[in-house]
Amino acid sequence: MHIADVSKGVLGANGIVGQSTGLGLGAALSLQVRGLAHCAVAFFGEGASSTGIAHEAMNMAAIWRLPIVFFCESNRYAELSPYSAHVSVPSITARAAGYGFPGVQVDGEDVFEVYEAVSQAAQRARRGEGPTLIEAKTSRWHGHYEGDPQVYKTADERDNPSRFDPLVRFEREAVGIVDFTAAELEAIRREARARIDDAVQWASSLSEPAPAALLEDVYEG
Ligand SMILES: Cc1ncc(C[n+]2csc(CCOP(=O)(O)OP(=O)(O)O)c2C)c(N)n1
Ligand SMILES: [Mg+2]
Repeated sequence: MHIADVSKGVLGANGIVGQSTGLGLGAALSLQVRGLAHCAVAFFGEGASSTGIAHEAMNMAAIWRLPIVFFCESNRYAELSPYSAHVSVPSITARAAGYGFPGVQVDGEDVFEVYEAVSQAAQRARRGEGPTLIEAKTSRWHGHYEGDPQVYKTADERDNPSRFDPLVRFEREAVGIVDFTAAELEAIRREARARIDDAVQWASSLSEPAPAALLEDVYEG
């Protein structure tokens, strides 16, 4: 869950809901100060979108026209609470107007729609025109924790999670655009599985950090 690879520009996920907006803001400010025409993307949930830091980050990004895309994975639930219990507007995108930048809602399970919206937002950011908020409507496959009985979901949502699988949908739609043979599709699947297996094997082969490393990178004021 908490993956990071700074060499690829992935600054890391963390367990503090909403913090990605502040980290993304800092990354975007760094890009602007260094004069780099890149853009930062902060991923967060619709629950996180109501935290104080998300509002502060969006406001500051707007004032400084920072190159950042606020990407909200709006998956209907935050912990065990449905969207309507914790968000006051039908769409998170409405909030962007309060900061004076565009808010775009997309079907988060449609790869093409997401790609198009993020491309537009990234180009806008790189042109120095400031942030965009994207709300990708999607669904949450799993419970909040292992063993969560998910009684707060509809039976359909709970029992058929893969009905909402964007990869399955992408494959179906891509086959209509590019003339893949069954063998080519199977080769792509095999390659993907092999890369995942290699990554798991590599991670499993690493040794546990030494107890002395416990305080490494811990900031003491
Ligand atoms: C600051 C903070 N408050 C509360 C929590 C406990 N918590 C963990 S996940 C979560 C809900 C997050 O919901 P959402 O942003 O919609 O993300 P999702 O889990 O749906 O991807 C909460 C409240 C936390 N980790 N950090
Ligand atoms: Mg959520």
